[in-house]
Amino acid sequence: ELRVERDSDVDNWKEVILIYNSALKQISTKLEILNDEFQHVHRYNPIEHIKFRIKTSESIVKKLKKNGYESTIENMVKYVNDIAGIRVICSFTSDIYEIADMISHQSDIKIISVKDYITAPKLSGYKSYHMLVTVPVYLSDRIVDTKVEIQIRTVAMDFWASLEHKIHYKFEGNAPVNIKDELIECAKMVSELDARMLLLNEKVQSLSQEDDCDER
Ligand code: 0O2
Repeated sequence: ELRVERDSDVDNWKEVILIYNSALKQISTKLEILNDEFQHVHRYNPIEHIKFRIKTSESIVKKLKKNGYESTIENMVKYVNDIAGIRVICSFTSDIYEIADMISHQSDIKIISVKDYITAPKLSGYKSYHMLVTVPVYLSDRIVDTKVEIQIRTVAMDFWASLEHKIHYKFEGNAPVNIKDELIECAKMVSELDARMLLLNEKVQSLSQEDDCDER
């Protein structure tokens, strides 16, 4: 359990969670605005949907233990980067970079690190684009730069990651080799599907542009 013993610790914990929740709200509003603007300019939505969550105290404690830290509120704020997590699901791989670019151009957001598991997938076959950012949360008496982990991926990558996550937990990380191999095979199919859908969409876009020109 997280060390929340005194009344002041409970207050502290509640305030920390309130801040992370506010950071999530800020980032999701920013993403909604970008999506609306994109729809207005390009007549197309790059974002399919957004999911967000605050990490459970059990998972926070597990992560701190794994990295050899005591389970205190200070350590969790300092060392657990994905307490506030937001997942942006889009249709095409090109959307991922477009969204990442739009986020990085927001002057109040600071990019702490980027992990591009699309260009360099994990050994498991996992593909996704991760950004660790901070966003300022304005409280009555101070501004708190708060960490949010943003994961951006396609619908197909998300489908794969959800099943892999379930399998990973079911076998506590030690899934039989044939299942792991099958997952790697599926990950290749996901990449192929994403590439083909992107090409298909580009073809359709260029055809409809030609139609627009013909009509004029
Ligand atoms: P959960 O249950 O999703 O919260 P760090 O977070 O920096 O301590 P790491 O491994 O350097 O650890 O971070 P990384 O690689 O950016 O991955 C963090 C998150 O990415 C994970 O969070 C998962 O959500 C996702 N992820 C990474 N690798 C895989 C994978 O192989 N399969 C799936 N399905 N998801 C993955 P958590 O905390 O591990 O889990």
